[in-house]
Amino acid sequence: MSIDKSFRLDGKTALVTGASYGIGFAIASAMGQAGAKIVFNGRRSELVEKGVAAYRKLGLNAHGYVCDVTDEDAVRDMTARIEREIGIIDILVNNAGIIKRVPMLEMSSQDFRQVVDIDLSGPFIMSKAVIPGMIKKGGGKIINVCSMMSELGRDTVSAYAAAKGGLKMLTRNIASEYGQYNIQCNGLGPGYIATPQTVELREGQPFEQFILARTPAHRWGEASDLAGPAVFLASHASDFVNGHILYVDGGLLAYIGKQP
Ligand code: NAP
Ligand code: GCO
Repeated sequence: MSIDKSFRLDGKTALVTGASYGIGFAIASAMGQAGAKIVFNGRRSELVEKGVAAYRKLGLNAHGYVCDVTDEDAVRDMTARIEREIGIIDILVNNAGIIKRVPMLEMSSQDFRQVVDIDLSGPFIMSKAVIPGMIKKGGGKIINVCSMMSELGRDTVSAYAAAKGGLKMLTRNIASEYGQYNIQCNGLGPGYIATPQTVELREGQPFEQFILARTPAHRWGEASDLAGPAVFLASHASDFVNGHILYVDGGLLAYIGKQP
């Protein structure tokens, strides 16, 4: 296969969870531009509809579904509907996620459970629904959107770090258990990216400068920075990459920080 063709996704169906906007939208758009049929979901129908229109503005005919990734019956029904209406899912991107920034001692166990449910149980539920079709089809790609918090902790993000640390190990376990079926499962670990999820950390906040100082690239990432790495992990170019977390962080994890 030519090197150019190995990065193409023509003939593939890609499902990106939580892709009405943000990182998921950027990943799904890139996969669409690489030739994949785009399918995505979200919890809010008005945002899913807005997402479909936004993809169309990019010349992409994306299929949007309203589905909460923590609702196992809804996920099963959505997966069956996609397989009937569009085809077997070749690429699954577990992108949907939330964060709650609360000091651990002040965090309710309900809030803790909600973050872990969406950020960790969601990818488990989605992968369980999609893998049987991938096995039937002879292989597939699963990409779990991890985080700096898959490796690092910081104040107020205990639930999120626990979930994203768990997602790193779920990634490695899916790779271990289903690699024999030509399924590659890898993680994508974005650094600090300018999306709605981080808006309260930016816009003149001291944290914005803190991250700039901690990042060798000396900038916040853009959702578009995830596009190329995601297409790589979804393509034949990464067929022998399995159980790997690809960090896209401008060098943050490699850097101890400048001596004051
Ligand atoms: P975002 O702007 O808040 O978008 C999150 C997306 O997930 C939205 O489309 C949201 O749609 C969807 N979602 C949330 N809960 C859902 C559920 N239960 N079922 C289905 N969809 C759900 O966040 P983002 O910055 O794009 O982040 C996307 C992913 O990257 C997340 O997993 C996040 O943890 C991770 N990440 C972000 C950064 C960053 O700096 N931004 C860095 C590393 C990793 P609805 O609310 O409409 O359902
Ligand atoms: C935070 C941020 C981070 C980023 C991302 C970093 O509060 O520290 O939200 O968690 O979202 O996960 O990779």
